[in-house]
Amino acid sequence: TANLPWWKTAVGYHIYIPSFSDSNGDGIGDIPGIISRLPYLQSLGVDLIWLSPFYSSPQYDMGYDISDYKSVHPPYGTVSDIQRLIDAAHQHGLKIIFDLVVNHTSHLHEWFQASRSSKSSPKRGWYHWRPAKVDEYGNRKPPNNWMSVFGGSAWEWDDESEEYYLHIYLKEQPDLNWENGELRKAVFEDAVRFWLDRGVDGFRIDTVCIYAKDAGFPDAEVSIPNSEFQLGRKYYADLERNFEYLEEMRGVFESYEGRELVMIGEYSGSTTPEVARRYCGDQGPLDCGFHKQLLDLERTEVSKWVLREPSFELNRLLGVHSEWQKMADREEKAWTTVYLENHDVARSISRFTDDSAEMRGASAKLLAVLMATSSGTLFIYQGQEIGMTSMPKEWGIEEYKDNETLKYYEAVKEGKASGESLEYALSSIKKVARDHGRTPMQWDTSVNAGFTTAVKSWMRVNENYGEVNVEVQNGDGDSVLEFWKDVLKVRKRYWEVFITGRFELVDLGVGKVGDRVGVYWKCAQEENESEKKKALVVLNFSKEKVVMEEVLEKVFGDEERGIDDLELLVSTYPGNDSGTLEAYEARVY
Ligand code: TEU
Ligand code: CA
Repeated sequence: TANLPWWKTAVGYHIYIPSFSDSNGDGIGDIPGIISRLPYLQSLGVDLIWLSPFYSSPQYDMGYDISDYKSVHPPYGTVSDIQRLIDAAHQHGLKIIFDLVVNHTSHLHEWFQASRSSKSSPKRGWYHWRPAKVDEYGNRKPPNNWMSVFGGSAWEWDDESEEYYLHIYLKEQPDLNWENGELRKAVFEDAVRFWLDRGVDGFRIDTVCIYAKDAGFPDAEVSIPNSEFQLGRKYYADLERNFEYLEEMRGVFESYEGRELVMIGEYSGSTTPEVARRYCGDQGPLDCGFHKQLLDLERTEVSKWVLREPSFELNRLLGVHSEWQKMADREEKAWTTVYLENHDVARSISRFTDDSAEMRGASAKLLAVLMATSSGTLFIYQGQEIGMTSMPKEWGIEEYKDNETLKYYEAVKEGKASGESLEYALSSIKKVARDHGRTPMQWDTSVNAGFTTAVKSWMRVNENYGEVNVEVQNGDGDSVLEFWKDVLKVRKRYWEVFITGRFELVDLGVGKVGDRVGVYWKCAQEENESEKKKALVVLNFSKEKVVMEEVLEKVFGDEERGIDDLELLVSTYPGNDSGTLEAYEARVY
């Protein structure tokens, strides 16, 4: 991996602070808790930590609503705890990046407080303020019909200064006006330099595509029938001006000579691979990004809660995945990330496979193979390495804490959503709520899975922690955890194939095998054709057994090649090289 930048081959690990490790028994994860787990991350084979927001925040959106970039949310720790974490990570040979949330601040940030204080405030222009419109009956109306990501209008009326302000997310998250040069300077100073000066290795950059807005704030075209509010993304995602803002930000990073900092953006739901190439191609302002298209797999245009039928299809998963894998083709001179989970999504085992007690282990390993053999910078989300699942279906709405979920539930109850029944809403919440990815990390078999010594953890611990935990799995050769350790080693050993190789999906057609088995080649992209190494990956996304011959026939056509001609590198059923794929088995040849 000699000539590659460190962040291309790094194994990333995403830590969601409130649910990772609680050191002082208040039921909430914290920074000292993370420091105590660094040896664990090292033993897993992690090289890079992405830390969720730890800044001061009233927590309307779990810290994605920041009231001061230069201080720390007290339950998590202090600035000196963060400094200790940076230094300890480095001592363990780990890089660490923070979450940069600068599309919006909290409504309690002093910038917004000043901005809202009066129309003539020097900081008025730091946010987006617009006068009200008036409807045909003389009633006050928002400046346009844009819908907030979390439902309802994207505008909130401010009684005191008598104008509306824009909030693409919650009303407690007003959008910053990036067109204002003073604001940009303040962001770079407080949110970026303050932490780069303390040694952080870069940032995961939140909602990086939506800083620039069409200042005309035109109404969005109607795409959701019978809805007062519409998707305005066309007017605020991936605008030309956004690339210019990011160039300026890149300049700030580049002023830190010799540091090899990384900028990993979070794309918007509408960012296509084509647009992503502009962000992270060799001329682009970012190094790579997280696309959202696998997170959005179940949803329809109407909303994240109105789901497709069926909600999961293997062909769509692999279709989307292979399209983004092309970003790593050498001629693209671009790059991507590989991930299936984060704090905004339900657990992948529960979404794509079978999370029952008998199948979840095999399922977790299958998905580990998909990730470990895919090109790009890989990110494991905490708990994924032990096969954590979504919340049990029996749990009621009182176990859900995310404001996005609760706002939706309330809206349906009040008949304000897009016509779903409360029953439908609940079933949808049980599938796709962000809460599923936020239950506490399962460390051992003690009360609350060793996450906290408090009687009450801030979120309820999943009941399967007796088996799904780090302590029980550590050292057990059959466990999901040990499998991850092994498969990450394989990934690094054959990095030209798995980390930077070309991804070639094999079309198995629709029908019995094609609907439940995924097959692809990974090919090294050496200059010299004859040196090319390649691997064949076979994934059984079903409980049914699969006859390998049927699969290989489709892969090789008339070439009459069988498993005897292939060399087994990995199987999720140790050593299985038989003619039959077991339930949820994955193999790499
Ligand atoms: O997410 C951006 C975003 O638009 C979505 O991920 C959205 O929150 C999700 O699809 C709704 O289900 C980032 C953060 O990852 C997320 O946690 C924050 O809520 C959001 O920005 C606002 O800062
Ligand atoms: Ca704590």
